[in-house]
Amino acid sequence: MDIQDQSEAHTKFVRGLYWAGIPTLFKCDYQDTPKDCDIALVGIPHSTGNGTTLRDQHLGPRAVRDVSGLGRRIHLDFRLDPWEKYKIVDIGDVPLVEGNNNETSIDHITDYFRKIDQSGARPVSIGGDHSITGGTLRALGGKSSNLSKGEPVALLHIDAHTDTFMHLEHFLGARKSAAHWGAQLVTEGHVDAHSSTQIGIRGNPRTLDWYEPSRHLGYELITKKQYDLMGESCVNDIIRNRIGNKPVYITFDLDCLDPSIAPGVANLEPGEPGFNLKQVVGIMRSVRGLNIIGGDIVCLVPTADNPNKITAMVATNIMFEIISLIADSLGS
Ligand SMILES: [Mn+2]
Repeated sequence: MDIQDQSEAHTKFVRGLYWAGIPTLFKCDYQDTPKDCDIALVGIPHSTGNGTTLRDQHLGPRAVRDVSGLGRRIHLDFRLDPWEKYKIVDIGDVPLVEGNNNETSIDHITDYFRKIDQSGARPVSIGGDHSITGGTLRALGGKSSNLSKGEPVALLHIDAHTDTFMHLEHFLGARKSAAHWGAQLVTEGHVDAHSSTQIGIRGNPRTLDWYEPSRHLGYELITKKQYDLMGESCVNDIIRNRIGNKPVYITFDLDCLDPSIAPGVANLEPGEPGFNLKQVVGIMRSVRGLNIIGGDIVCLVPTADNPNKITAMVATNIMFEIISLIADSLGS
């Protein structure tokens, strides 16, 4: 005799509670393949791209699985129920069997995302440190990519940092590191910097030439201070005009947020106010209706979070926004 009540009413009831039932991402069904789904949710439990003391970033996917039942909502502004309208599944975590070897792990992420790319599902992933974006976009953007039809992607990169340290040979031994990916993806042909924008950069730099590699590569770089002066609609026009009709990928580093609303993240920049949620949601909506092929949320450190898991819940809400933007664009 089954002891679990599998009735529709029970399933619906459990899906509305984050602490009950099996904690998949957003209480989606789990399947071990991206086949036959519209949006594939995936965990990337990786932290060796960010060196020593910030290693707990590999715990990010589990923390979001824990609370994201709470985020299984209908998008009010879009009047959209993404869960009803599209097939969205949790396909589990990238198996990182050599997790302590950053370079091999990034290659494993790329291999895994090639399979997602070939399936046609649009991936939204939760990291993991920011080096994971180097892994995903080596598969999703540029030659041989299916979702971007062989084109390099336009990146909407929301972050307190540039991650384009071209002249740094390695970061504590990591070469495809959280500090390098933004440059490597451009020089290797996976990201079109001239269509891309980095936004939210803030804090005192270690050297005065901090912004130069990004600008040399062709990125539009909008600091947090510039955003405050320019305002949302001006900034969003810049982002959208650069993208044109290119495929778009959103990468969201939680450290772009003010540490008071997202304390459990790596590489905190507490010296200058970060974005609030209204501001980042506004920035993300600059790409509404465009061909958004995927996105990621990175740098969650659950062991530094508040006891009420506020950063994991904020990460959940950002992930919901990206899922909804993709679902909304699939229908437009
Ligand atoms: Mn950052």
